[in-house]
Amino acid sequence: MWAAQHFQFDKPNRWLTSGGLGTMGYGLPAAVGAQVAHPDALVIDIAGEASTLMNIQELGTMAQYRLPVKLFILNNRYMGMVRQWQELLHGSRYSQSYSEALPDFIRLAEAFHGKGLRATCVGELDGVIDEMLRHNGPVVADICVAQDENCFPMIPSGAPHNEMLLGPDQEANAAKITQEGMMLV
Ligand SMILES: Cc1ncc(C[n+]2csc(CCOP(=O)(O)OP(=O)(O)O)c2C)c(N)n1
Repeated sequence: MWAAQHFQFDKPNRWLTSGGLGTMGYGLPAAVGAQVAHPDALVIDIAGEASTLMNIQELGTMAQYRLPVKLFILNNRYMGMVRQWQELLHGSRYSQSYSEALPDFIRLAEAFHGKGLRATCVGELDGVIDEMLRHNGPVVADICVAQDENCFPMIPSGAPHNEMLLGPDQEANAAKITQEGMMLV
């Protein structure tokens, strides 16, 4: 969702997505496929840390076929979309959305014969991106982002499109969620 809503695409055929189904784990194998089809293209998988772990074995495919895919992890240590819905629709009653035992993604990259990088603050971000793009091989970039940032716009469950939340200022509106809508979460 972050990539779909905030990354600027200015040419066709540059974007693969699981679309409305939002299937976790789609990104890494899709990036592998794109890189196989376009060996000279820059292929970046922008993914959450939880989604990444769903198909982490594809790091082995990248190594085996020498695919220089860049895995750019927006790591908030939360299943962020779940956390966001719990915050906005369930009165911040968080349950099972925090990941307390994540692996060290740099060591994971190295275990799969790739390069691992990490940014822990905004000041380190540009340097990590430069290094990621310069490296001629697979890279895992662990980007430690704000843990409680919400992704907008969003449409609360059960609400029509004309009541989508456009930003944090509208969070109060989420209180209007119907009982039926809450049941859908
Ligand atoms: C295979 C699968 N299981 C469960 C879900 C429900 N779901 C949607 S988003 C999400 C959490 C995603 O967390 P993360 O990949 O860390 O990304 P973030 O939302 O934090 O950006 C879950 C569990 C899903 N979309 N796909």
